[in-house]
Amino acid sequence: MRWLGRANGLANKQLPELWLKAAPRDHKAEVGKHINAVKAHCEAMFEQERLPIARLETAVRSKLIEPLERVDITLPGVRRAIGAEHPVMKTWREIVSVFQKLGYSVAEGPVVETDYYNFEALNFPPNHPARDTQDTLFIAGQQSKPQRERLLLRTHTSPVQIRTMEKMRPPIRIVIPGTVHRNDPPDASHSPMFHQIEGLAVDTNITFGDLKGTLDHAMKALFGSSVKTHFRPSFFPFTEPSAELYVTCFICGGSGKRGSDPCRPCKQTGWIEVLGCGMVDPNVFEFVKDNGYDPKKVSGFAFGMGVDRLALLKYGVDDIQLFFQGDVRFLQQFG
Ligand code: 2NL
Repeated sequence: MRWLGRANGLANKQLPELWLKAAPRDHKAEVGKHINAVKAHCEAMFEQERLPIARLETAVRSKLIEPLERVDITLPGVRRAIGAEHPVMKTWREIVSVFQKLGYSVAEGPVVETDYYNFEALNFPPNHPARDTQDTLFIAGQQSKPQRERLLLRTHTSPVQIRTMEKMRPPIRIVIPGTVHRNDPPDASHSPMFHQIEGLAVDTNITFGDLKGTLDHAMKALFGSSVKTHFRPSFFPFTEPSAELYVTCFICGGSGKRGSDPCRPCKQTGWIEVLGCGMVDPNVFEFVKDNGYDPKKVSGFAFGMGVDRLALLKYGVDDIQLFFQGDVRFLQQFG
């Protein structure tokens, strides 16, 4: 019987088991008293052979539940820890948002890639020594496949740009944030997993001037309107010409000094390297030519930056490992 059954009845078994056991020690006597009152009430009803369930439930409420539901407003509350956004993710979001405001879309793609998308379509020919600079982590057991199908952990987010060009015809403007991996031993400035944001703009008549104007604007939006930008020739397999972008050091303001000490982040030069960029190499367009990217008709610029490195600079952190150790004493400082 639901209320008075010996084996599993509410008053005889469940109330004592659930409520009495759960009650704090100094309340057990009081809870026990209420349970006995309910039991007595049930038995009285039973003896009168009237079993109006609705009334029994009202009795349980008023004798057992309501007295316990009274809240002691003098007790201290439960403290809930408030989380903080991770500095790398905050930097990620800020960079993406600067480009979204310029009309760029966000694309993401797989971390495990094929040799074709990570290297071949980006103008790293098979067995070319430029591949060695990427310190690639390969997935084991792929030797039986043709080289272009072999799997690896992407070393940059550029494969997503190729994948996007295969799907969307020009004009396009995209940014691609994501995690990338390289076989680098961890130290203060290296981590085998890190984050990159790459950008790509392709249209008819995109020029190096467009690249300079876009990135100069983005750096002012990210580091403050007083920073100046400086482009220095460089090399990447997938861009020609290529450049490194420097901004005036936002630690020392370009002076190279902090008081009488040398400024460490810019090594006293007054300039900090923030990203690599260039005009998309026509050889890259050849791989997606059939989707409207004929290098004779379109041109584009591309750029890539390390999110973690920029977060280190932005927050004056001197060891990238701190970003990935999950020590709350470090992370709390960004709350
Ligand atoms: C760096 C340099 C760069 C790109 C990435 C790119 C992608 C395609 C075509 C052409 Cl599909 N270029 N990406 C271009 C120049 C530089 O990254 O130092 N990143 C941390």
